[in-house]
Amino acid sequence: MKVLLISANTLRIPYPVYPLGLDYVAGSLDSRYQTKIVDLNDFSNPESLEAMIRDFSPDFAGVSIRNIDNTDVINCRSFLPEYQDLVNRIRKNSSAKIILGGSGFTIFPVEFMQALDADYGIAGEGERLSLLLDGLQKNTDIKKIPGVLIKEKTGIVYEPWDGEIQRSFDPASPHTRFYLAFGGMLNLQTKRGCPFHCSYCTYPHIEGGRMRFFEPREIARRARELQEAGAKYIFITDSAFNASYEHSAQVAQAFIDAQVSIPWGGFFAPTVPSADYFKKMADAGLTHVEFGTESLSGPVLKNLRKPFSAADVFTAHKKALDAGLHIAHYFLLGGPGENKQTLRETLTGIDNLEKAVFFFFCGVRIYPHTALYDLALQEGQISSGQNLLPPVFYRSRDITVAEIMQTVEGQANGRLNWIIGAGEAKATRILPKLYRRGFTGPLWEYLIQ
Ligand code: B12
Ligand code: SF4
Repeated sequence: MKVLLISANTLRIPYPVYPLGLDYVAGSLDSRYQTKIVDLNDFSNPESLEAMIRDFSPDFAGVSIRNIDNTDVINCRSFLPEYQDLVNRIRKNSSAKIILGGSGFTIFPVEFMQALDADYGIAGEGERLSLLLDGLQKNTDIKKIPGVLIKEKTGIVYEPWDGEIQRSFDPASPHTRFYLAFGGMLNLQTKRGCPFHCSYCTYPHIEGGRMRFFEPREIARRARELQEAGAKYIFITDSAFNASYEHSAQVAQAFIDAQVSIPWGGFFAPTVPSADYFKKMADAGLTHVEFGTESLSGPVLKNLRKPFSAADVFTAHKKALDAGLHIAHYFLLGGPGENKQTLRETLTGIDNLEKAVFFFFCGVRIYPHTALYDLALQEGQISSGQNLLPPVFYRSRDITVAEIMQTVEGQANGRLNWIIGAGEAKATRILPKLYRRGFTGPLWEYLIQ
């Protein structure tokens, strides 16, 4: 049986992202399957992609759907037409059954199944592909496998995967070479799941709300493997790396023991760490901290159900700064309770966050399976069963997205470290040039004045 796994993500903003999920999906398939991972970033034209599909002649084509759109409220770009084009090309050049999966797919499985007319889908962790393929071969009832979708099925059971998790990484594959040449960033996961319940966030739904930890020494061995393959930077893809201070500290220690020497970064919650936490992280090679801060207004943080206060943000920031780390804060403006006063509080509070980059997302997207979805439904902003694949943003009663944008732009006053929206224009202009000149990593620290 031949299984072709395709990463359909060609977005290069802020930079191209190594398709880590497919390494895990491939790792779940045993030697009965001839598995090949390909990445659309690697194909310069559709003809070469079609030729590859014909040559490989897969029985199954797994398509990884990561991004739904660019999540930019102003210049929103849906990727659905590109996914439809890919599925058409697979159908035209093979008789493969098409199986969808990925984080974007997991948010809207039924909508994607219908829009792409796929044969099967797996919502949630793709390790279940082995069960699906087995079931199809043995003709057992695949509908009973949690997360599995078939054309006619609309009810899905979401259940975290408790079986074996194995990454299959090939340092010599064309797509690994592509990422090494374009910024040198590869990625790594240290656990799955986020225990927090932020009201708008999809992550606990995608990965589950219970943290499942990988063994620190095994993670460090992987990090070394990426380093030896030529990676110049590692992004830790965990929803929030410090959601467990204990485990993240063990990972850092394992990096030191394994002599991982390349820099790394990841997402952190700005909760209050122990006195020397960031110092220990820095000793282990952490260079970039991306804080999911969202607001500096008490009432808004409470409505967003963030697990920290504005005071905690300032403390966490100071500790990361004292450890010599590069810091970015993400802000999500326009959620429940946002008004002129709360916005002002956030924007003036930023003046107390020294030497950092600020990414502003104006407008909070409503995703299913979140508390914000329930609130929007209750407030009549959406209707039950409404298709939210075309993005719908929460509307605060007291301030519009246009007013928010205008106020943020006014306060930014042209400062380079205030990035509004997905930062598409700036990143498209600057990053490819820097990568060609040999710069590596996320590079946002160059915006700090
Ligand atoms: C880390 C991360 C980033 C990092 C990535 C850094 C790096 N070098 O890796 C950064 C900060 C750069 C980033 C940027 C963006 N991100 Co992001 N990111 C994530 C995050 C937290 C983890 C992704 C990840 O790697 N997970 C680990 C891997 C192992 O999991 P996985 O890929 O999901 O794969 C598993 C399953 O999905 C499944 N699977 C995957 N493929 C397939 C295929 C088949 C056939 C099957 C059966 C199963 C399957 O099996 C895998 C193993 O279990 C997710 C949220 C989340 N918790 O999932 C958002 C997420 C993927 N990002 C998202 C978005 C929107 C973006 C941006 C567009 C934001 C922006 N406007 O800038 C950009 C796009 C970047 C790009 N070029 O594509 C969205 C995508 C969905 C959507 N709403 O469109 C997510 C889901 C968050 C959200 N808002 O809901 N991101
Ligand atoms: S926003 Fe961050 S901390 Fe909150 S639930 Fe999502 S991943 Fe977890």
